[in-house]
Amino acid sequence: MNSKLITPNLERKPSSLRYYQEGPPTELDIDTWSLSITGLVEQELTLTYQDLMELPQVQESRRMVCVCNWSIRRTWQGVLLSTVMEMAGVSNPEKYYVKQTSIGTKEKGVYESTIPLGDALSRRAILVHSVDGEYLPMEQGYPLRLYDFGLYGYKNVKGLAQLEVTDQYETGEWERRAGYDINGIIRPKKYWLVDKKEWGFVEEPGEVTDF
Ligand SMILES: Nc1nc2c(c(=O)[nH]1)N[C@H]1C(S)=C(S)[C@@H](COP(=O)(O)O)O[C@H]1N2
Ligand SMILES: [Mo]
Repeated sequence: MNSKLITPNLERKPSSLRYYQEGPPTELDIDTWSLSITGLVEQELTLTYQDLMELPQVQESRRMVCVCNWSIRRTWQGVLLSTVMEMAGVSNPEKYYVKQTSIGTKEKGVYESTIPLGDALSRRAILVHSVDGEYLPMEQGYPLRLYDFGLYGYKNVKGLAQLEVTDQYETGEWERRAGYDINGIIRPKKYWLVDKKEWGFVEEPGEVTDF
């Protein structure tokens, strides 16, 4: 878990700050940060960083894809979304959505994104706290980021503060501003594979597993 891993050509990945609407939180005390899980659950939860670290952990090599046609495969570590949803108790996840809200900043507010819960669970969405064996850098979402790898980058929220289980499929920041599709499913086409320094043609919608 703590071993350092290497993503080739990481220095060629486009800057995270370019895609960080509200910017990384300016001050963050990890001892007071927590993830709240609210909404249509049997038991609302407030999980501290320590709580999350004590839950069962996963480490998976998966490819993230940006709507701007670049992608990168990295090794992500964290807790499965299913683990915390089971703790909170959600009876029919396929009927619901999960609205993610970032910590945000005073100046620029928060970033929000809503994803279908059942799909996220079936795709093994991860509450990511580390990448390549190190804690997420501030601009990549410290302390936590929810990743459904079947969806474009704009659907995952960095600097996560809240998950709300809801029956409303709400449009988020980029969907309103740029007209991106609310479903955010990765589409079949040609993507630049940063780590491999080559183009790859993706044939099927959803998570990219061929490269
Ligand atoms: N809180 C927050 N999370 C966010 C964003 C944002 O603006 N705010 N941008 C999204 C977009 S559009 C992309 S492409 C990815 C970029 O992730 P990276 O920093 O790992 O490159 O973060 C996503 N998560
Ligand atoms: Mo993006």
